[in-house]
Amino acid sequence: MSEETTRRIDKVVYDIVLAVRDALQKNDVTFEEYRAAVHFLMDYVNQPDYEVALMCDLWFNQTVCNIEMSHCQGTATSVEGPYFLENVPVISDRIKYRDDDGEALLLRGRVTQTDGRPAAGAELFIWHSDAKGYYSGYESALPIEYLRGKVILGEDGRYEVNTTRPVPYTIPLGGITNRLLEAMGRSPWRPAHVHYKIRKPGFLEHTTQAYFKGGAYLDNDPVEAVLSSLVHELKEENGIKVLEKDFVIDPL
Ligand code: MBD
Ligand code: FE
Repeated sequence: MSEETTRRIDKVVYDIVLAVRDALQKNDVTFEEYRAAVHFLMDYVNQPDYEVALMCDLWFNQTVCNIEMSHCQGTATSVEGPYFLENVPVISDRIKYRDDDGEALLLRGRVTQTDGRPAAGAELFIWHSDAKGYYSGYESALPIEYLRGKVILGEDGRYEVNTTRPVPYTIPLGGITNRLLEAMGRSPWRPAHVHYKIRKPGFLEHTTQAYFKGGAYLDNDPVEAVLSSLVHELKEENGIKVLEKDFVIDPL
Protein backbone atom coordinates (compact mmCIF):
# COMPACT_ATOMS: atom_id res chain seq x y z
CA MET A 1 0.00 0.00 0.00
CA SER A 2 1.37 3.47 -0.82
CA GLU A 3 2.25 5.89 1.96
CA GLU A 4 -0.41 8.23 0.68
CA THR A 5 -3.09 5.54 1.01
CA THR A 6 -1.91 4.74 4.54
CA ARG A 7 -2.17 8.41 5.48
CA ARG A 8 -5.64 8.67 3.94
CA ILE A 9 -6.93 5.59 5.77
CA ASP A 10 -5.47 6.82 9.06
CA LYS A 11 -7.05 10.24 8.59
CA VAL A 12 -10.55 8.95 7.83
CA VAL A 13 -10.61 6.04 10.30
CA TYR A 14 -9.10 8.02 13.15
CA ASP A 15 -11.55 10.89 12.52
CA ILE A 16 -14.36 8.33 12.85
CA VAL A 17 -12.81 7.12 16.12
CA LEU A 18 -12.66 10.70 17.43
CA ALA A 19 -16.30 11.31 16.42
CA VAL A 20 -17.42 8.16 18.28
CA ARG A 21 -15.40 9.13 21.35
CA ASP A 22 -17.04 12.53 21.24
CA ALA A 23 -20.53 10.93 21.15
CA LEU A 24 -19.64 8.67 24.10
CA GLN A 25 -18.39 11.63 26.14
CA LYS A 26 -21.30 13.86 25.24
CA ASN A 27 -23.83 11.23 26.33
CA ASP A 28 -22.02 10.03 29.45
CA VAL A 29 -22.13 6.45 28.10
CA THR A 30 -21.63 3.78 30.79
CA PHE A 31 -19.48 0.67 30.56
CA GLU A 32 -22.65 -1.44 30.53
CA GLU A 33 -24.05 0.49 27.57
CA TYR A 34 -20.72 0.23 25.78
CA ARG A 35 -20.63 -3.58 26.30
CA ALA A 36 -24.24 -3.90 25.08
CA ALA A 37 -23.28 -2.01 21.92
CA VAL A 38 -20.25 -4.25 21.31
CA HIS A 39 -22.40 -7.37 21.72
CA PHE A 40 -24.96 -5.92 19.33
CA LEU A 41 -22.22 -5.40 16.72
CA MET A 42 -21.01 -8.98 17.27
CA ASP A 43 -24.53 -10.13 16.42
CA TYR A 44 -24.24 -8.51 12.98
CA VAL A 45 -21.58 -11.08 12.05
CA ASN A 46 -24.14 -13.89 12.25
CA GLN A 47 -26.66 -12.19 9.95
CA PRO A 48 -26.94 -12.32 6.15
CA ASP A 49 -24.20 -9.94 4.90
CA TYR A 50 -26.63 -7.53 3.25
CA GLU A 51 -27.57 -6.41 6.77
CA VAL A 52 -24.16 -4.76 7.18
CA ALA A 53 -24.55 -3.07 3.79
CA LEU A 54 -28.06 -2.02 4.75
CA MET A 55 -26.92 -0.38 7.99
CA CYS A 56 -24.05 1.44 6.26
CA ASP A 57 -26.30 2.61 3.43
CA LEU A 58 -28.88 3.73 5.94
CA TRP A 59 -26.55 6.06 7.81
CA PHE A 60 -23.86 7.01 5.28
CA ASN A 61 -24.69 6.44 1.60
CA GLN A 62 -26.58 9.71 1.06
CA THR A 63 -23.74 11.61 2.71
CA VAL A 64 -21.30 10.19 0.16
CA CYS A 65 -23.75 11.22 -2.60
CA ASN A 66 -23.89 14.74 -1.15
CA ILE A 67 -20.09 14.94 -1.09
CA GLU A 68 -19.95 13.80 -4.71
CA MET A 69 -22.61 16.33 -5.69
CA SER A 70 -20.62 19.17 -4.12
CA HIS A 71 -17.98 18.55 -6.83
CA CYS A 72 -20.47 18.04 -9.68
CA GLN A 73 -22.82 20.01 -11.91
CA GLY A 74 -25.22 17.21 -12.86
CA THR A 75 -28.61 16.32 -11.36
CA ALA A 76 -29.00 15.07 -7.79
CA THR A 77 -27.75 11.61 -6.91
CA SER A 78 -29.06 9.32 -4.20
CA VAL A 79 -28.60 6.03 -2.40
CA GLU A 80 -28.13 2.89 -4.51
CA GLY A 81 -29.64 0.72 -1.80
CA PRO A 82 -29.01 -2.99 -1.31
CA TYR A 83 -31.02 -4.26 -4.31
CA PHE A 84 -29.12 -3.19 -7.43
CA LEU A 85 -28.30 -6.09 -9.79
CA GLU A 86 -25.82 -5.99 -12.62
CA ASN A 87 -27.00 -8.73 -15.01
CA VAL A 88 -30.49 -7.62 -15.91
CA PRO A 89 -32.33 -7.88 -19.24
CA VAL A 90 -31.89 -5.18 -21.86
CA ILE A 91 -35.28 -3.54 -22.37
CA SER A 92 -36.62 -0.91 -24.73
CA ASP A 93 -40.12 0.29 -23.87
CA ARG A 94 -41.38 -2.10 -21.22
CA ILE A 95 -40.30 -3.60 -17.92
CA LYS A 96 -41.72 -7.08 -17.39
CA TYR A 97 -44.35 -7.21 -14.65
CA ARG A 98 -47.24 -9.40 -13.55
CA ASP A 99 -50.92 -8.52 -13.68
CA ASP A 100 -51.11 -7.96 -9.93
CA ASP A 101 -48.00 -5.77 -9.69
CA GLY A 102 -50.16 -2.70 -9.33
CA GLU A 103 -51.12 0.46 -11.15
CA ALA A 104 -49.54 1.20 -14.56
CA LEU A 105 -46.76 3.80 -14.61
CA LEU A 106 -44.92 5.28 -17.57
CA LEU A 107 -41.33 6.40 -16.92
CA ARG A 108 -40.10 8.95 -19.41
CA GLY A 109 -37.34 11.49 -19.81
CA ARG A 110 -33.98 12.34 -21.20
CA VAL A 111 -30.38 11.94 -20.15
CA THR A 112 -27.97 14.70 -21.12
CA GLN A 113 -24.37 15.51 -20.25
CA THR A 114 -23.14 18.69 -18.53
CA ASP A 115 -21.96 19.82 -22.00
CA GLY A 116 -25.65 19.83 -23.05
CA ARG A 117 -25.35 16.90 -25.45
CA PRO A 118 -27.60 13.81 -25.14
CA ALA A 119 -25.95 10.88 -23.34
CA ALA A 120 -26.05 8.71 -26.46
CA GLY A 121 -25.20 5.05 -25.91
CA ALA A 122 -25.40 5.32 -22.11
CA GLU A 123 -26.90 2.45 -20.11
CA LEU A 124 -29.89 3.40 -17.97
CA PHE A 125 -30.69 0.82 -15.29
CA ILE A 126 -34.16 1.01 -13.72
CA TRP A 127 -35.39 -1.08 -10.79
CA HIS A 128 -38.20 -0.90 -8.24
CA SER A 129 -40.23 -3.06 -5.90
CA ASP A 130 -43.53 -4.84 -6.59
CA ALA A 131 -46.84 -4.03 -4.90
CA LYS A 132 -45.75 -5.94 -1.78
CA GLY A 133 -42.40 -4.14 -1.53
CA TYR A 134 -40.28 -7.02 -2.88
CA TYR A 135 -37.39 -6.58 -5.32
CA SER A 136 -36.85 -9.21 -8.02
CA GLY A 137 -33.82 -11.44 -7.65
CA TYR A 138 -34.27 -11.46 -3.87
CA GLU A 139 -37.53 -13.42 -3.79
CA SER A 140 -37.54 -16.82 -5.46
CA ALA A 141 -41.04 -16.12 -6.79
CA LEU A 142 -39.79 -13.03 -8.60
CA PRO A 143 -36.88 -13.74 -10.99
CA ILE A 144 -34.71 -10.86 -12.25
CA GLU A 145 -36.42 -10.45 -15.60
CA TYR A 146 -39.21 -8.76 -13.65
CA LEU A 147 -39.32 -5.19 -12.38
CA ARG A 148 -35.85 -4.30 -13.58
CA GLY A 149 -34.03 -3.70 -16.81
CA LYS A 150 -31.39 -1.75 -18.68
CA VAL A 151 -32.17 0.67 -21.51
CA ILE A 152 -29.42 1.48 -24.03
CA LEU A 153 -30.03 5.11 -24.90
CA GLY A 154 -30.15 6.21 -28.52
CA GLU A 155 -28.73 9.36 -30.12
CA ASP A 156 -31.40 11.58 -28.49
CA GLY A 157 -30.74 10.28 -24.95
CA ARG A 158 -34.46 9.72 -24.41
CA TYR A 159 -36.20 6.83 -22.65
CA GLU A 160 -39.83 5.79 -22.32
CA VAL A 161 -40.59 2.66 -20.32
CA ASN A 162 -43.89 1.15 -19.17
CA THR A 163 -43.93 -0.44 -15.76
CA THR A 164 -45.95 -0.51 -12.55
CA ARG A 165 -46.05 1.92 -9.67
CA PRO A 166 -44.07 0.87 -6.58
CA VAL A 167 -45.55 1.37 -3.11
CA PRO A 168 -43.97 2.36 0.21
CA TYR A 169 -41.49 -0.20 1.39
CA THR A 170 -40.05 -1.42 4.68
CA ILE A 171 -36.49 -2.52 5.21
CA PRO A 172 -36.55 -6.25 6.16
CA LEU A 173 -38.66 -6.36 9.33
CA GLY A 174 -37.08 -9.53 10.73
CA GLY A 175 -33.52 -8.26 10.26
CA ILE A 176 -31.02 -6.91 12.75
CA THR A 177 -30.94 -3.46 11.13
CA ASN A 178 -34.63 -3.11 11.85
CA ARG A 179 -33.92 -4.29 15.41
CA LEU A 180 -31.61 -1.29 15.68
CA LEU A 181 -34.22 1.08 14.22
CA GLU A 182 -36.85 -0.31 16.60
CA ALA A 183 -34.52 0.13 19.56
CA MET A 184 -34.12 3.76 18.44
CA GLY A 185 -37.88 4.19 18.10
CA ARG A 186 -37.56 4.81 14.35
CA SER A 187 -39.77 3.66 11.50
CA PRO A 188 -38.68 1.01 8.96
CA TRP A 189 -40.82 2.53 6.18
CA ARG A 190 -39.30 4.15 3.12
CA PRO A 191 -41.43 6.23 0.74
CA ALA A 192 -42.30 4.59 -2.59
CA HIS A 193 -39.45 5.06 -5.05
CA VAL A 194 -37.93 4.11 -8.39
CA HIS A 195 -34.18 3.48 -8.67
CA TYR A 196 -32.03 4.61 -11.60
CA LYS A 197 -28.38 4.19 -12.49
CA ILE A 198 -26.72 5.64 -15.59
CA ARG A 199 -23.39 4.44 -16.95
CA LYS A 200 -21.43 5.85 -19.82
CA PRO A 201 -17.67 5.46 -20.38
CA GLY A 202 -15.89 8.73 -19.51
CA PHE A 203 -18.67 9.82 -17.13
CA LEU A 204 -19.23 9.49 -13.42
CA GLU A 205 -21.68 6.70 -12.61
CA HIS A 206 -24.97 8.45 -11.81
CA THR A 207 -27.14 6.65 -9.23
CA THR A 208 -30.38 8.16 -8.01
CA GLN A 209 -33.99 7.60 -6.99
CA ALA A 210 -37.35 9.27 -7.73
CA TYR A 211 -40.10 9.73 -5.14
CA PHE A 212 -43.75 10.62 -5.68
CA LYS A 213 -45.10 14.00 -4.57
CA GLY A 214 -47.74 13.61 -1.86
CA GLY A 215 -46.61 10.06 -1.05
CA ALA A 216 -46.38 8.62 2.47
CA TYR A 217 -43.14 8.70 4.53
CA LEU A 218 -41.43 11.41 2.45
CA ASP A 219 -40.68 13.36 5.64
CA ASN A 220 -39.63 10.34 7.65
CA ASP A 221 -37.27 8.29 5.48
CA PRO A 222 -34.93 6.21 7.65
CA VAL A 223 -32.29 6.48 4.88
CA GLU A 224 -32.64 10.31 4.91
CA ALA A 225 -32.33 10.31 1.13
CA VAL A 226 -35.40 12.30 0.02
CA LEU A 227 -34.00 15.47 -1.56
CA SER A 228 -36.67 17.90 -2.75
CA SER A 229 -35.34 17.76 -6.32
CA LEU A 230 -35.99 14.00 -6.33
CA VAL A 231 -39.70 14.32 -5.48
CA HIS A 232 -41.72 14.27 -8.70
CA GLU A 233 -45.31 15.14 -9.43
CA LEU A 234 -46.99 12.48 -11.56
CA LYS A 235 -48.77 13.58 -14.70
CA GLU A 236 -51.67 11.72 -16.18
CA GLU A 237 -51.99 10.92 -19.89
CA ASN A 238 -54.79 8.78 -21.34
CA GLY A 239 -55.57 7.47 -17.86
CA ILE A 240 -51.97 6.42 -17.21
CA LYS A 241 -49.68 7.99 -14.61
CA VAL A 242 -46.43 9.38 -16.02
CA LEU A 243 -43.23 9.99 -14.08
CA GLU A 244 -41.08 12.35 -16.09
CA LYS A 245 -37.46 12.58 -14.99
CA ASP A 246 -34.48 14.07 -16.77
CA PHE A 247 -30.90 13.46 -15.73
CA VAL A 248 -27.66 15.33 -16.30
CA ILE A 249 -24.47 13.29 -15.93
CA ASP A 250 -20.98 14.60 -15.15
CA PRO A 251 -17.76 13.77 -16.98
CA LEU A 252 -15.06 12.01 -14.95
C1 MBD B 1 -34.29 0.12 -0.27
O1 MBD B 1 -35.19 -0.27 -1.20
C2 MBD B 1 -33.57 1.20 -0.55
O2 MBD B 1 -33.79 1.82 -1.71
C3 MBD B 1 -32.63 1.68 0.37
C4 MBD B 1 -31.85 2.89 0.06
C5 MBD B 1 -32.44 1.03 1.56
C6 MBD B 1 -33.17 -0.09 1.83
C7 MBD B 1 -34.09 -0.54 0.93
FE1 FE C 1 -35.20 0.74 -2.92
